[in-house]
Amino acid sequence: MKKRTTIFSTFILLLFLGTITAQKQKQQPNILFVAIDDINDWVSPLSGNKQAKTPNMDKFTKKGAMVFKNAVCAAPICGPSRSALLSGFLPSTSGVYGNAHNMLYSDIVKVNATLPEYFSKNGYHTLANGKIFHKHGTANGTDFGHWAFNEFARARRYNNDPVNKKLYTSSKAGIINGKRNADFASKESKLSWGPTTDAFEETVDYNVADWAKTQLQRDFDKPFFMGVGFIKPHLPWIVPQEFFNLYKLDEVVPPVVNENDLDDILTTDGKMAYKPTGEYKWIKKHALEKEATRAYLASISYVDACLGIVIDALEESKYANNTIVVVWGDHGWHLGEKQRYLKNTTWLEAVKTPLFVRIPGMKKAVVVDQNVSLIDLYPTLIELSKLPEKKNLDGHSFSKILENPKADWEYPGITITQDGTSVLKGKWHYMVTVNGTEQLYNIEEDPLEWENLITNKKYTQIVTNLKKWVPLKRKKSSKLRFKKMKNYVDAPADPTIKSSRNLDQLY
Ligand SMILES: [Ca+2]
Ligand SMILES: [Ca+2]
Repeated sequence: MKKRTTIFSTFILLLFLGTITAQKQKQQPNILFVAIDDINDWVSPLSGNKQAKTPNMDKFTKKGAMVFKNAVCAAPICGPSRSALLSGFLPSTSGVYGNAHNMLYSDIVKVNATLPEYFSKNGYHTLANGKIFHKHGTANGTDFGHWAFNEFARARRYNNDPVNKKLYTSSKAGIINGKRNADFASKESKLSWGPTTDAFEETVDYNVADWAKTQLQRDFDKPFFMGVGFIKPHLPWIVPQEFFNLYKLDEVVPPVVNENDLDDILTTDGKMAYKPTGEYKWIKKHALEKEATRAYLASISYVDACLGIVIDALEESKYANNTIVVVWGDHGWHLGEKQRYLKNTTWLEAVKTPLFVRIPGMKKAVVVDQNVSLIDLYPTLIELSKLPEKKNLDGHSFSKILENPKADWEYPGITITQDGTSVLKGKWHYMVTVNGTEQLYNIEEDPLEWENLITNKKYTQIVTNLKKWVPLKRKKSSKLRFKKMKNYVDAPADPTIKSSRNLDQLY
């Protein structure tokens, strides 16, 4: 009798535990995690450029999302930005400062679960397509970050357009309107753009979006974490003609450039710390400011159309009301400001990045000022999904801001480059390089950051306070380059292979 009672009790207990697990899963939201490559604030919810046409971002945010207008990236270039967000560790902690640094070789990343792995480890089904992690060459093939997901798919690149095929096989190729430009090929510039003859449906990001649409029609027996990684508006700015047609070339207004802007940014021995770049000089020489601006705007409208496919698919799916949506750009971009194009600077153009978060139940666009960082996404998403807290992360959960847009937020947005740090806090933007070149801007009064206030004694205390946030120690990156780690084996050549990291052994 006693034995029967025990068996019965055990049965009831298991039934009870099963119900709890099922209920927990039911309450746990799905995560739709959308990455956009090299997009600055030229999107309508952020009004960084009034010309930008991003109707899908507009529609998405207006239907319900928090718009972080002062969000920053942890690093202003693809690999380090994504490595920081996905590992939860700033470059100064992991040593990942450049695109050549693979975080898999970082001591701290070796023993800690990345964001998707943490979800996988804690009961989620994780899947992704496109660029979520930065890709790296390894001794065993390309590391796409596929090891971090339960399922990983990779959309095809352009395959019909001979111009694009050629372009992709030559780095630094210069193509304008599909034709090679003689000046362009002279290593003066990394920029290239033009319409593709591929149909929209044949382009990579469309295929990534279409994959997501298909996945959102599936059944999942666990909550899901779905990564959708778009590669535009990353160079080359080659998108279908219809997106160029959205902008009339003669009406396009390029950003205002102050030709004396760099004069007041001096090294500790009084020399000019920065000079106009080759890209800037090349664009100026050929008067291509409008062309470049239009091509970047066209690429943004293209990626916005791809995003629209994913959001529409979500809203038509059974996951519409139990999915958290995060749309993030990995860092910003210069289009002439500070006499340069490209990224990887500590000025606002590069450190600020779009970040929109929708929590089920949100009904309108709420614009917030707090300086959250992409590094904060890991702890935030864990908290929102009721996963166990992970105590050693560099970021801070901003879930309280999602509940109350006016919530206090004591942290600045910190962005770290190979040779410097940017600290953005409210109206103040402080920057310092490892060699001691400093800048301070009041971005409320001077949003273009033209007047460097660093030598003005009036702001000494402000600088002292901001300086406290600059990491004192910077982890060295010497062992993170692939060339020095030829025998390290952790990235199989077959991208369909499942995780090669043992989740049970990762914190
Ligand atoms: Ca990028
Ligand atoms: Ca200046």
